[in-house]
Amino acid sequence: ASRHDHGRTAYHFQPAKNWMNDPNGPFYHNGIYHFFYQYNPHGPTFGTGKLSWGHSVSGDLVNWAFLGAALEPTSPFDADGCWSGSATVLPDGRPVILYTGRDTDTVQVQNVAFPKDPTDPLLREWHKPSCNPVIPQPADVTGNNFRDPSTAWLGGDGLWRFSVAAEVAGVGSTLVYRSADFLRWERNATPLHASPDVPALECADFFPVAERGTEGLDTSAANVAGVRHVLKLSNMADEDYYMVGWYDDAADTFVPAEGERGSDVRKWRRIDHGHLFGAKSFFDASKKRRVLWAWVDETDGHSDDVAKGWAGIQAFPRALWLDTDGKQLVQWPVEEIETLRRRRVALLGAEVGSGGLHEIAGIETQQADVEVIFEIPKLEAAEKFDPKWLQDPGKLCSESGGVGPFGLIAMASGDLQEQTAIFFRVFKHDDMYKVLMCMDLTRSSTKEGVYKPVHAGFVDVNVEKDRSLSLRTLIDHSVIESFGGGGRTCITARVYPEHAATGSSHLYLFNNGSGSVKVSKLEAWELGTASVNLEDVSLPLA
Ligand code: DQQ
Repeated sequence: ASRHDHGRTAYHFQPAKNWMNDPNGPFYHNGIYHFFYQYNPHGPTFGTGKLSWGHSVSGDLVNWAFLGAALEPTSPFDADGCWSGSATVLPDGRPVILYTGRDTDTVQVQNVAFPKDPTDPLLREWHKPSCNPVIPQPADVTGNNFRDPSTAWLGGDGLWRFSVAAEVAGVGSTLVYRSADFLRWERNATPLHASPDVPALECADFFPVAERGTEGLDTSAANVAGVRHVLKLSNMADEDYYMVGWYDDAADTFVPAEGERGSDVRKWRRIDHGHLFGAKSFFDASKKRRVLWAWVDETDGHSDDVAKGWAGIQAFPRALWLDTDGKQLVQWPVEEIETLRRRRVALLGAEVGSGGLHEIAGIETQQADVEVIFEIPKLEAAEKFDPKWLQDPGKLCSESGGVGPFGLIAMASGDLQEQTAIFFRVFKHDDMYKVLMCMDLTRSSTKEGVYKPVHAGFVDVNVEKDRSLSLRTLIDHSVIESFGGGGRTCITARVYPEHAATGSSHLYLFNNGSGSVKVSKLEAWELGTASVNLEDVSLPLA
């Protein structure tokens, strides 16, 4: 890898060059996946005033062709930037985009765009009608926070609705608008959600999930018994949170299933406990699943972005469904990732003793897919959990003893000077067990100026009943995505190991708990390199 390529991913979505942030308007249409994203065509920085919608297409969610910009800041209603938004596929198959424009006075307004030629299979060109903005900024919006329209859904009354985050008189609100034609919109008096604690919310996503099974539902699916809804919001400059609940499609209101968490989104469940933002899902009608995209920002220095000429990747697309508990989501990399699997190594029934380190050799592990099932033989050894630790789960990750820490060490240099550990600890809590999942970035790179926190989240599983715990980890040069407890807790973060520029990396199983841990099964695959937005490659469509 040349210095320029250092950190570029092999199978994650990223443009060939320049800046990318939020995922925008994903949809499936006539056998093709469309993906748009906040894109600065002029360089590797955020580029206020310059943001466009980059557009790429794929036949398999793995290989992508870049089509250029679908929306550019060229109209009075988006002259200062085409900001985030969503797409909706109408019943006749025509897609429509709703997005936030920053107008000539930098005021945030909502706009629509339609395909110029709906018969173009790639929908390359988009038309912004002159009746935009279709929703000017309401008078009671404060802080110029009015942005990121969601995918629209059809209510029982035949009207379309979408949700949008707005600061209404200082209160962070998720507003609902209704329309018959996508042009004339009326605001519902009651928001889906409102909280004074976080005034500036972003990137609302609102969608139905089935109470049973892993199949996804169309965003406009009938709101009948057995259907719940998910409200996902991004807390500006922080993280993504969600709440499962019930949607009343007559009143356009939302009742949380975990009301006890309150209205402050920071007390809701996390999409990912690492560093990931602006998640947005879509319904994939071809495979009847809901798929989630999310932006994973750079966490090295700003000058590194400039030197590399690019910044920002997307998390690998994840299928998502509701867990049987009716409260938490389960996320799992879409199955198409398996088309990239090359050499495989496996372990069956291995034992990792206290203090043990076991190398997974035989594959190149800078781009890999690893699945492990740990068996926990002696829960009796679990340390007692102190509820005040809930304030600082990250601190818990740095201690050892009892059951765990055990897990993986990824992107490690030969001398282990650089290493990123992803692991579990199990605690006894009343008559139950509490599982903590951690990603420790403190030694991920010897480089200065890199963000190296410890990320942590609890895993809602019944480890006593299951007696096992699973971990899946995707490694791709500068990103590590982990799915604990079958995808109930996710931790994603960027890593910048210096050794990777010139050498290969190592992967280990480790156990620093006081008892031994049994690995009932480990499978690790080296992954091939996908064709992602290479400028000189023709369309890799299925
Ligand atoms: N990014 C967009 C906004 C959105 C923010 C601008 C979230 O529309 O609120 O690029 O990252």
